Amino acid sequence: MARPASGRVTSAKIVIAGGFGVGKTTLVGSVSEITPLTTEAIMTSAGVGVDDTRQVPGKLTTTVAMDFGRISIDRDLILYLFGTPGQTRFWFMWDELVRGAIGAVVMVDTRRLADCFAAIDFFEHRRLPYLVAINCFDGVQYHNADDVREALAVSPDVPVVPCDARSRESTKQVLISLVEYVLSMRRSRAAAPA
Ligand SMILES: Nc1nc2c(ncn2[C@@H]2O[C@H](COP(=O)(O)OP(=O)(O)O)[C@@H](O)[C@H]2O)c(=O)[nH]1
Ligand SMILES: [Mg+2]
Repeated sequence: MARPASGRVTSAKIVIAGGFGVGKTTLVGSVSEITPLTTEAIMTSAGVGVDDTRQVPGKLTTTVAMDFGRISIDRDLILYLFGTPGQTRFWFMWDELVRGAIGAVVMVDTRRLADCFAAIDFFEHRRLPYLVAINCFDGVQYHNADDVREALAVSPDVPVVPCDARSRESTKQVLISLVEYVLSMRRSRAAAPA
């Protein structure tokens, strides 16, 4: 992704990842200008033991394929958002999902931090820039960014930012932070001697 000369529109793909029930579908839905293409299925008894709903009471739907949305950050930058399916049985889709992505948002629920480890490992391994967005359920951020960074053992340059997945403004801010981070990484990589 490069910032175009004026008048041209650039689009970029961003992956939204994180554990089951962390707010990925909510985030894509709150910020998208198009009706998010979500394949939510009502969880039935068939999902018992497969989808862990014990930690997420009140959650009746599960994303079986993925969330897809679009947001214009400004006149010349459009982001396409691809939510990962939360369940581990969809791991095989991740390679496809990250192809062409400029970066990823890893959402965490600080009450269930470990749920995001797999996503972080995946992006580290692929060297895809990511930031950590702490979804503040009920408006409460239980742990501060530094504690979360330490608990997740992510490197100091990875942004760790708060977010309310239900809020368009908050979500948009997270996406802008990611784009800025990706651009700064690219600039420093370009400046580094080969
Ligand atoms: N209170 C609160 N609830 C949220 C927030 N984000 C998501 N939820 C709820 O948490 C549940 C799981 O969210 P969902 O987006 O389906 O999670 P996903 O599995 O990551 O796609 C849903 O019932 C949401 O309404 C938030 O920021 N605050
Ligand atoms: Mg979902």
